[in-house]
Amino acid sequence: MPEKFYITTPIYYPSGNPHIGHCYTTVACDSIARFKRMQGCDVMFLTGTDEHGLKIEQKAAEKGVTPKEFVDEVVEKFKSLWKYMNISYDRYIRTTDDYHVEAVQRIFKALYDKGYIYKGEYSGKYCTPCESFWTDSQLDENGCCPECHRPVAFAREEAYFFKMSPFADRIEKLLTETDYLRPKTRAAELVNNFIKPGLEDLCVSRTTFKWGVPVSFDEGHVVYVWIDALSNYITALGYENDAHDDFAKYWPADVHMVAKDIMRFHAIIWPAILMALDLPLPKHLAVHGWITFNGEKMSKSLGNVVDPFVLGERYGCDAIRYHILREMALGADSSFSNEIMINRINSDLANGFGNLVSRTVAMADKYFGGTLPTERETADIDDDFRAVVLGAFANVEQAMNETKIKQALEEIFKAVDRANKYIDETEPWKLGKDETKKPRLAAVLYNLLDGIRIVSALLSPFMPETMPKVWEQIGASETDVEYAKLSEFGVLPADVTVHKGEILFPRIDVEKEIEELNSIIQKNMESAKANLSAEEKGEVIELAPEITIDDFAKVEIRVAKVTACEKVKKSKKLLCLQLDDGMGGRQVVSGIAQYYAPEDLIGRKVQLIANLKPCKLCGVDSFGMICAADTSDGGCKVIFVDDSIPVGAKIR
Ligand code: ME8
Repeated sequence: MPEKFYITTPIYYPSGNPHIGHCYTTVACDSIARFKRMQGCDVMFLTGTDEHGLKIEQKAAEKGVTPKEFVDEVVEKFKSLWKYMNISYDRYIRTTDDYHVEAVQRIFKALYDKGYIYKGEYSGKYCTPCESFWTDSQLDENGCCPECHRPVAFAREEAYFFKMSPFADRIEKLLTETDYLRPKTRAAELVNNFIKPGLEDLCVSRTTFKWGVPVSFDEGHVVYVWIDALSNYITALGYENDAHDDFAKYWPADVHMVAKDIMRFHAIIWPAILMALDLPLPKHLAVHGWITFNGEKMSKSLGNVVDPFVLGERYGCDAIRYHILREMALGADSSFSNEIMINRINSDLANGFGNLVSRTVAMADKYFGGTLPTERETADIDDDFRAVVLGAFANVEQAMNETKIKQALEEIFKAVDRANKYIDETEPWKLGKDETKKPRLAAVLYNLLDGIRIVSALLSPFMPETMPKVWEQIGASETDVEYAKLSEFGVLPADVTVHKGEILFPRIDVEKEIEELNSIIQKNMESAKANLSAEEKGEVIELAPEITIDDFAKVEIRVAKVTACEKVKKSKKLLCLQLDDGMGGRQVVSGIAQYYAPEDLIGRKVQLIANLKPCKLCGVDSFGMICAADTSDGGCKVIFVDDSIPVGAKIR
């Protein structure tokens, strides 16, 4: 029976387009899954999307669609990116899948029946716009909401709680005395910040929004999104449902991989839930840092996204996979920069590995017409070369067992560098000129081809698209690159035939590329910013002083239809509109000429401030004003009125 191996990514929030940050975890897990498959394991690789919660409900409302319609669209973007990046997941879970929803309800009920979940009351300072409770210590320096900085009020809400304290000791031991957390250096921060001060019971239901898994035995409550989300790792295998049947086979997980922002949920809350359910704990939690851009975490709301599709189109998705995996050490952040990426692709892939393959194949072609003769002459230096390649194999295996991907790649490239050095040392171009040295030349080229076989097989989990092309070029069959054959030389047929092929990684013109990429990123950032609300951009909206309803009643806003419109001569900014206002008509001058052509407005219905004192603008009389809103790019948009509302109708 092959050894089983179960690996998971976090399930991502489908609240916006996936970016390079999401790619990192997914590509890292994909590489590990592929490596384990190559080793002969029976692998289950799970990814998916975490689709419930207030934020999704709000985003959908902003777009005027249902939450399900909203997530359906974004989930497709995630799936198409994973396809593009060659992600070989075995299963994709959506938390809106019926089987998951029902299983979460059963899990919640089981925890309730066991007495770990109880009904209580949540009280504290409540921020209505954010729909969040805060403790006094979390409030900002003015005693306001730490997120939106608006005033909070005391409120109570009925809610369910999960008892955390019974598990504190076991969790502390798990973090400090076992190999669960990787890197283990992070255990102290968790223990000191969360366990030592006393694990607080966790509020695990909400009544303030609907878009979640309903608590089956108490209408109006939905399950806290993290209980819903974390459960995915077991429901996807068939725990408490009939949709799948692999729980007994794959659980416990061998590796959950996440970034540091959600380490606490996976290091404390998830083990507590599993302990309460009497289930075995996952073997490892691998925590990586963030991909940052200009020092900030790369995320959609910061507007600093780098589009993986754009990068993949330019350099090929294997180069992108390689770059992000090569830069990030477990536990530490890695800063994304176009310059580092391009230099890395040029040095490691174009000059290092690509050049090794193309030089070797070209020489076999040039000196032997593609097929090596079997007469060989060996030399001591061959042993050293072979020892370095085989040593790399052993080190890669070790690093991958410890989920140290960057280290595994470094080991492989030590072998690539050694191979290039072997070419310099043996000088095959000199051997090729002398007929009597052909047996030596054949030995050198064979060693190189067989070394490339090992190195390329080791690289294949990380760059799955390119390596089969290498095997084609060096004349390796599928069985030649099997894992069991990577710990030995002499596997390629003695009379191997090479096939010259395309350049694997073309060299990139650094300066030209950086200029082009910077301008793409600049545009991405601008458009991402333009699409964010003021709140998402972190802007605080300063309201004008309060007015009473009587003050407001003084403003007469009426629906009017634009019947004619022209530019005001001598002004770049002004348009002169003729309006049917249901009161005999009137003329209004408006500063919107930069944003609208006259024909854009004719026939449209607008909101007219009808009792504004008349004035002259650029010498033209204006009797009122039409309403418009500022846009985030500094422009402005007229607030048009639905055509079914009659001219003259009062707006209140
Ligand atoms: O937290 N650098 O989903 P999420 C590296 N739904 N990794 C990054 C990253 C960056 N800049 N940005 C995102 C959630 N990630 C929850 C998870 S799991 C039961 C529920 C990766 O869409 C990283 O793996 O915010 C991080 O842990 C994950 O995306 C969070 O994705």
